[in-house]
Amino acid sequence: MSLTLFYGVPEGCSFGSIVALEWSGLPYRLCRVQMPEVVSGQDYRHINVVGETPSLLLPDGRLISESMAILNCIGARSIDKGLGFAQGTAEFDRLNQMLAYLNTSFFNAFSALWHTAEHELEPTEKQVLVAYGKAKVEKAHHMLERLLAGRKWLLGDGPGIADAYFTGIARWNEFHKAVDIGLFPAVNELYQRMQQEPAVRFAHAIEHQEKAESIGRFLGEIDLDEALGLLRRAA
Ligand SMILES: N[C@@H](CCC(=O)N[C@@H](CS)C(=O)NCC(=O)O)C(=O)O
Repeated sequence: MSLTLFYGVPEGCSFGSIVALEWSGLPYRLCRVQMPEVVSGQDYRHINVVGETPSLLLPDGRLISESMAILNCIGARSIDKGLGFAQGTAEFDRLNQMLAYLNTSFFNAFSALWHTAEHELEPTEKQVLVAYGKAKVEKAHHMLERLLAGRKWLLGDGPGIADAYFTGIARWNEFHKAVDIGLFPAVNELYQRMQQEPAVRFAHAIEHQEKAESIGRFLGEIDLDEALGLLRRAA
């Protein structure tokens, strides 16, 4: 059995995990999970008890959730590709640091803005939350600009797992029109550079259900029923 990634749409943070799988050269399938309907349903609870995407089903039937765990799991299986690193090395520590920053400060900076977009709010309540949310996103961009100082990529000399995860979250700024990314040259250049990556184009095409050309070992999509069947058989 190959790996199966359960990815959330629209605009999910699973995006980086799709890109990482493409780069890994590992055989994998994808299972599309519509948010908020399917992700919060009873069936998907068999995959992810807290009702979130992404989740990764491993060939031995184990399920992993949480982006950091999933990205590190893909990295650990792709050390020969320079995607992951052995624990204890400087590269592993930097990758973990960047993923932790992105998964906490950067990701959470968008929480208030998502709340305003997904809930009916009183005008003053909304105004306060939008102002707070934009300030959080601005601060997170300032921090990232400093973390990127003198670097083209978050880690090393080429695109990697942290850049992939960054790309899936950074696009939320376009949706919320929170900050002018042009004011953060290093962040902006990284974001623009990543758009040229074939694996990033692939992940966009998958999300939008357009013709997607894999540069990796993508084996196709399966639906949730089929994935639950695989899980039962692996048990
Ligand atoms: N800490 C989790 C957060 C996952 C998360 O919040 N996923 C969102 C999509 S980006 C989700 O599934 N939300 C459920 C919903 O929208 O109902 C991770 O890093 O994987």
